[in-house]
Amino acid sequence: MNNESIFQDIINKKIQTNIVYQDTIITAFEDINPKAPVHILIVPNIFIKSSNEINKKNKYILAHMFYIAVKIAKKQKISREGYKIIINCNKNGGQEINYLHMHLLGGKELRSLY
Ligand code: D5M
Repeated sequence: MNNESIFQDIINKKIQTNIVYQDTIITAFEDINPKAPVHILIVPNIFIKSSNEINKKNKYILAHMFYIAVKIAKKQKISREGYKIIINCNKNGGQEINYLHMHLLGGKELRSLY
């Protein structure tokens, strides 16, 4: 399914969303279907389809996504109790939107998958 344009439209502010953080590399916004009191998506501003497309050239973006996710967790006051960071990849990983994104979830106890 070609649904990556949803996140492109959010980054370019063509779709109304609550953007909590944006810089020249990434954008972070509230998930439309939150699975926890805090559920933020963090995406690269340039299109990367999934974690399979991470390479030598773009890997710095992932480090930045992680760094900002932790900063947002602290700002949203969920870091002491803890949170979950998830990246889904393709069908078996449960990726619905074909645009690399990191989920930051917290504000309640979230069970481990394993
Ligand atoms: O997660 C895709 C996530 O994207 C899912 O949690 C809903 C979210 N989503 C979809 N459309 C929007 C809009 N318009 N705003 C905010 N959030 C959105 P996945 O890992 O692909 O299963």
